[in-house]
Amino acid sequence: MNLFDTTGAAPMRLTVKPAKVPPGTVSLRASNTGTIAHEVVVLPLAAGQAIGKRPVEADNRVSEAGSLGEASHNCGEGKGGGIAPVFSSWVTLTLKPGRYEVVCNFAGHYAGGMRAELDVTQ
Ligand SMILES: [Cu+2]
Repeated sequence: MNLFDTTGAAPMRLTVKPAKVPPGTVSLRASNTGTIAHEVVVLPLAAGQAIGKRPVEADNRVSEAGSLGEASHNCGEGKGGGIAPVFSSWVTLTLKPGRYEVVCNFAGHYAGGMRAELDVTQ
């Protein structure tokens, strides 16, 4: 199980613990310890692709193409409208070995620093 801490305090950040998990069923819990709403989206990372390098689009968000899943349901599982401060969301995914970038994709939050790497490896 992973614990994600997000915070809206400046600078915004997102941490993944543990940052390395075995492949298979992975339950992610995102706890918002910040002061504004956040979300967590799991995106694939191509070989050699560093985190923080996704192009930010006109709406100040990054593409969610290839998303493996999302935890943004306040006090609930899966997709929703965002996690309010103090609350959590969770999602259970089946992840293959590889590198993933876990992001908050609220406008401006990715560019603000809310991204972290999750490695799925034996
Ligand atoms: Cu955020």
